[in-house]
Parts: sequence; C-alpha cells; structure tokens
Amino acid sequence: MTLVIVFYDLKIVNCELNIKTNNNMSDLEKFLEKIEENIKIEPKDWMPDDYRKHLQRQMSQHAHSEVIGMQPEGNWVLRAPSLRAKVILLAKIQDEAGHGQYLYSAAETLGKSRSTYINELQTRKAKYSSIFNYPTLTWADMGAVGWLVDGAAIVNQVSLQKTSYGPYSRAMVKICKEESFHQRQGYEIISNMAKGTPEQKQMAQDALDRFWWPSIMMFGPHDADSSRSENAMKWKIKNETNDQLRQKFIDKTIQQAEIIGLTIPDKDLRWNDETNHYDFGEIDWDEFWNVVKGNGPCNDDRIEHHIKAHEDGAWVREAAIAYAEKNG
Ligand code: BYC
Repeated sequence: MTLVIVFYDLKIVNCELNIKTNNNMSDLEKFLEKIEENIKIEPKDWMPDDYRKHLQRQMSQHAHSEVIGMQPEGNWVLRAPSLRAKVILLAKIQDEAGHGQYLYSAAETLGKSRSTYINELQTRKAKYSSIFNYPTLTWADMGAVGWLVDGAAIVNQVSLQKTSYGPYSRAMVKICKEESFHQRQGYEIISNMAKGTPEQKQMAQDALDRFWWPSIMMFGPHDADSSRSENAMKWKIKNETNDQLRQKFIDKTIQQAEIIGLTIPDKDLRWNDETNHYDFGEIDWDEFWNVVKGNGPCNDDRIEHHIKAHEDGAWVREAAIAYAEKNG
C-alpha cells in the first residue's frame, strides 16, 4: 500500500514538472517543437515574423501563378479543335481560377489582404512561375502544358501537402486532386497528336522541344543557389529540395515520352545504374533568371492583361461587396 502511494505522488510531481516546463517555454520554443513534431501551424498560433513573411511570399506567388497560368490556356478556348476539347479546356481553366481563390484565401490568413497581394503582382514586386512567360503557339502546346507543366506542378504540390502551415497544406490536398486530371488532359492531347499524321506528330515534338527545359526550370535554381531553401527546409515549409523534386519529375516523365514515341530534347539524358536516376544536361540558368527578372517572351503581356482584366472586373467586385453589405 505504501509503495502504491509513493508511486502515485511521484506521478503527480512528474506531471506538474511537465506542465511547468511547457509553460516556461518561449513562443519560439513552442513553435519549433510543433515543427519538430509535425503539428501544423495555424493562423492564430504564434509564428516568427520571418516564417510569416516567407509564407506570404511563397503562397501569394503560388496564387499568382495559378491565375496568370490561365492566360496561355485562355488563348486556345476559341480555337480548340472540337467541342469536347473546348469544354474540357474551359473546365481546366476554371479549376485554375479556383486554385487561385483557395491560395489567396489561405495567404490572407497570414494577415495581408488579397488586394495588397494583387497590387504586388501588378507592380512586379511579386513573382509568379517563370513557365507562364512562354507563348502557347499551337494546339499541341495545350498538350505540353497539361502533361509537363501540370505534371511538374503535381510533383511539387504533392510534397507541399506536408507543408507545416495548416491552411496551405489543406489547400494543396484539394488542388492536387484536380491537377491530376489536368495532367491527364494534357497527356491525352499530346499522345493523340503523336499518333496522328506526320505533321501532327511534328507539332507534338515541337511543343515538347519548346516546353521541356522551361518545365524543369519550374522547380527553381539548384539547391546551392536557392537562397530561400535553408529556412524553408528548417521550418518544413518545403520537405524536399528543388533538385530532389526536379529529379523526381524527370524520372517519371521520360518513360511517358517514350510510350508516345517522342524524344526529350536533351542529348545528355541517360539512365544511371549507380544512382538509379536519369542524368540530364545543364539547364540554361541565364535564360531562367532572365525570365524570372521580367524579360521573358510574354512577361509584359501577362501583367498588362492581368491589370486590364482586373480593372474591367472592378464592377463585379463592387457589386459583390454592395450585395454582402445589404444582406450582411
Ligand atoms: N519562377 O530560393 P528559391 C500551376 C524565385 S501553377 C519564378 O529556390 P523558393 C499551373 C523564387 O521565388 C504552380 N520565380 O525560392 C497553373 C526566389 O525569388 P524571391 C506554381 C522563381 O521559394 C495554371 C528566387 O527565385 N507552383 O501549376 O524556395 C496552369 C530563388 O529561388 C522560380 C508554385 O508556385 C520559378 N520557376 O523555391 C497550369 C509552387 N523558381 O521570391 C499549371 C510553390 C524560383 O526570393 N512554390 N524562383 O524574390 C514553390 O514551391 C517555391 O516557391 C519554388 C521556388 C520551388 C517555386
């Protein structure tokens, strides 16, 4: 009996000690403990300023990419080769708008308004994915965008489902489901063209030639040159690095090209038995940084078009606000 009481008392002391230790933890220590234990950080939780700013930057750039990404596809709505192709393309573009909506809403939970984020895009303070600064010249490009661009986005976004910020992680789960349809829509277009007439096959190859390198640039600079990666990995915003994700994408895409008889435009591409991955040629980083800095083929068009659409749509936003206030 005595022994039991002693154990019982010890348990209480122990428990009190634990509570005390927890209470004495600084906000930063509690935050780091959650990161360590893979507990999501939620909007009302304390977070370091740099973590908040990092997410405001990355999530808003992600949202801008979804919305700007509608433009190269919108270019083909009126010229899609069949009613079926047109309806599917319209649905895909509508999905991208939805992805932008989730991501702006999730980014607003970090205490910055959507209008501020949009202003940063339009004044070119904020970036968006480099890939959308390339033109879509033929219908085969709609195939290449879905197959390669959405394919690359999925690899990145599946990894981001595990990101440490709750609203971002949850947005990624829904977005990834839709992106896998987009990837298949693109692969269907490109494989049909690759099976078509010699001219159609040539169009498919030409689209792959133009979109291959820009697609693998989507993953960002090499890890050694990625200024944001150290904090992103430390805070588990990213769980895999730019180079790891790029390699995953390349490894799974090569076989898809082989199946439809197209050739990846990289003479250094070969399977490496030792690493169990494909080796590939060096990316043209001058081209990448040139596009990121705003000098790609379509940067000016994309921003000008965004500003015009935003101004033309001002009455819709005003009407929605007036309606909400009236019924509020
Ligand atoms: N393009 O230190 P790093 C879609 C910038 S849309 C432009 O590696 P980080 C779709 C980077 O921002 C999906 N800029 O940065 C939609 C940084 O500059 P700042 C888009 C790039 O953040 C419609 C600097 O270079 N997906 O799928 O650790 C139709 C140094 O880079 C790029 C996302 O946005 C680039 N490619 O890593 C079809 C995913 N790469 O900000 C499809 C979310 C780098 O310091 N974002 N920069 O001035 C991410 O995962 C990461 O932000 C990145 C870059 C991997 C992109």
